[in-house]
Amino acid sequence: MGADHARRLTSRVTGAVLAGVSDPFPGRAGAVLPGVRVFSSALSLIGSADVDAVLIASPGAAHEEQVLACLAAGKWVLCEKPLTLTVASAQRLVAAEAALPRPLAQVGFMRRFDPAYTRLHGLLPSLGRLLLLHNIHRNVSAPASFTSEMIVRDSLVHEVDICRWLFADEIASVSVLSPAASGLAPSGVQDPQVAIFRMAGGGIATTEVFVNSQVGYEVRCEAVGETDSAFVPASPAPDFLVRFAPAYDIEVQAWVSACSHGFVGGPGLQDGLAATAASEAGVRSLRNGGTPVAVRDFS
Ligand code: ISE
Repeated sequence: MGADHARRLTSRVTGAVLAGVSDPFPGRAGAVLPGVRVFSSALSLIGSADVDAVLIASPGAAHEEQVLACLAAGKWVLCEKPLTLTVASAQRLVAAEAALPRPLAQVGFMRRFDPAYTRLHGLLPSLGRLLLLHNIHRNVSAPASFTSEMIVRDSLVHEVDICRWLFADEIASVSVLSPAASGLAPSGVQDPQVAIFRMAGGGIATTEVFVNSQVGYEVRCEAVGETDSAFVPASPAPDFLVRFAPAYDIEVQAWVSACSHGFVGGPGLQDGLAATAASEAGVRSLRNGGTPVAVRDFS
């Protein structure tokens, strides 16, 4: 993901210069782009006077320390989803940013920038009151290390954010059901999963998330209103980097432009906290046979 963003920043985004990259494996960092500056650590990159803004694409467990360092250094930051893996860590980031003169952090929920999703968002007023969302989220395959809980925290989290955005509402409860697992999923991994979000305003969203589908990378969404429905159609692709390349390009260009003008123009830390809270509820439901779990209000 980081390498993809580095190439995006140097070839498809205007208004920024790639000041350097960091990776726990220096050899991998140096291979991203010929001649790219490699920092010895994420924190040394964040602290550098040559760096004004930071795009974080490390694993979720590393995000709290790195986002905190960006906030402390007064650096703009775009942090890939999930913001963090626990509600407590997300709350610490929200509190740290609240102490600053202005918000600095954006969370990488890129589907809000995907042309098909922004078209659907624009059609919502014509559908009447939004009642239901039906989502499909399939990967071809996932690494053997991708656990049942990561399917919720790293994959389903996209539907968590997109449902909050499309409904303009909070998720009140989450139920994650476990159909018969695919024999092609790693042993012990519950894949597929079916999630049901009950929104605070009464709407319901269903999601099939299937990360070892073998079929293709496929994301769909149907919005059902009182008078009409509209779709994000399936656009099968080899993987998410291909399917959502336009979304990432638009998202990162908008982020660079917003930083240059002194504001955060996309989902912020409060959105990241809300998504982490819903994901935590989803993991608890998954572990409890699909029992609906209330999402605590952290607003
Ligand atoms: C990955 O991290 C993403 O963000 C993709 O959009 C998602 O489809 C995939 O399941 C995740 O692992």
